[in-house]
Amino acid sequence: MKSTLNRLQALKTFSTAIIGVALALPLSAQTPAVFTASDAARQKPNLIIILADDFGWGSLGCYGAPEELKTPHLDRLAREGRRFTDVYNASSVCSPSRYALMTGRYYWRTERKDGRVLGFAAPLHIETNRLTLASLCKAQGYRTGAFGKWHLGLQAGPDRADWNKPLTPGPREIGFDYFFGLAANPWNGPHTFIENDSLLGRIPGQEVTVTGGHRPDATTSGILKQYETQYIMETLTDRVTDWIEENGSEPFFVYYAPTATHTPIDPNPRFTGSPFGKYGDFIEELDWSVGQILAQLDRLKLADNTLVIFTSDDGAALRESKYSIAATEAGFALNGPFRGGKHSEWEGGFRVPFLVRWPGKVPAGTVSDQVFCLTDMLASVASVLDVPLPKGSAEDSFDAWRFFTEEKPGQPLPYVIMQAFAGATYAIRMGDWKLIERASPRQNELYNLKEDVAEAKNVIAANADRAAQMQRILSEARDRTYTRPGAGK
Ligand SMILES: [Ca+2]
Repeated sequence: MKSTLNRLQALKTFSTAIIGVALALPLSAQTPAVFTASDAARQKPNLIIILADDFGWGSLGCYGAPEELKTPHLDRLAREGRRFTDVYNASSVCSPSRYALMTGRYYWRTERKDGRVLGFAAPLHIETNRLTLASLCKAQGYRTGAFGKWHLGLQAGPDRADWNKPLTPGPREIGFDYFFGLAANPWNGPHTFIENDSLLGRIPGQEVTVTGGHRPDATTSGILKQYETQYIMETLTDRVTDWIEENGSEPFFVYYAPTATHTPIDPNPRFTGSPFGKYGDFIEELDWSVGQILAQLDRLKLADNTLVIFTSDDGAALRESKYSIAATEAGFALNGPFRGGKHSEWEGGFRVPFLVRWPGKVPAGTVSDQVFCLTDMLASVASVLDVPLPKGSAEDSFDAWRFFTEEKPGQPLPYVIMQAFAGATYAIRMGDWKLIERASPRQNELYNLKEDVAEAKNVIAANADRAAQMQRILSEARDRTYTRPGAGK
């Protein structure tokens, strides 16, 4: 009863529009942890989140990719777990969606209102006293490791990173015990791996300087040897599987952010011959990498007590490389039936594959169309671990954990808010409906995604009241400092 009262009190502080949405649901649906979270907490499941890069909703077999594309390990996750069809990122580009996943807070609540990615040498964008997925797990006694593309900034601002100094604060200051990966994208530089706060392979006494930043011909001086991009995925995979072996006797959290399938589309030469060219080869390498992790869990007999999530930070970049263009022209719809891709305000930008496996807890071989956002992972993991979220944290994170385990679809979450890179355009999804906010309300667009997944027919004229309500909820969420009930300080 006490928690119900607290919940009501929290709801009362909400705006009338949001109360309208919340109270439209039975109060029981507003109470977290329908699943007996304390049982799970006693078990302390290991947690692995694999966040692929620019990997589209339609780019794996279990989401309808052409059968000539081989993704057996990802398909295995779907077969042994639950496949979600309506999961979103808070952004259609890298840094903002990664920020939202890690902190449970929308990126546009930070000083970055423009929806753009961070520069590769940007300072750490997450405050070191902010609750993150990593610090939440670490506080529960977990070993925590981050691998792969970081792209959330390194060192303290306001200047650009100085690669000659320790890269701190960084992942280890926001809750990770260990980091092995890249500052941002492979072409960005520095063109060597970072382990914890250090660049690998420095030449003693020489300055480290990155020249060229974002170009394929960018270089880094002061290191013994630049990494070869075609071996990055293999190196990262080895590090993840080794770390699991070294740390698997304790509860652990792995955040693995593969560089596939972001540009450069440069698969290991062992992966060749896909009818969809190098793009298909790169997907098959990503699938292999996931398979290596699953095999390691099997070998160490950890699979039954490990919650594995596979998803992506945004949709495929359809026009960014000749390889994605060639794959598309060969009849492979990288983002499935959806309009647009990375950067855009369309479903192809925001909507991503999402697979979850936890044997015995998540019903195997099931599909769910519950709508939620990667922003919701922090509250959902807190629910699994039975940890209350403090005020002033996880400001936009709703507990979606029940969606992983429910036998029949229960009450939905109220909404998902998204912001596109292009023009910092906002969108909101509620139920079957999606409103895209334009510069003038008269130009807003409304789509019924159940009837029109391709967002081809703007039906705002016939649904003006619904659109106005959604606009009001979006505006109020933006004006507040949080949307999670109880998150206010
Ligand atoms: Ca991305």
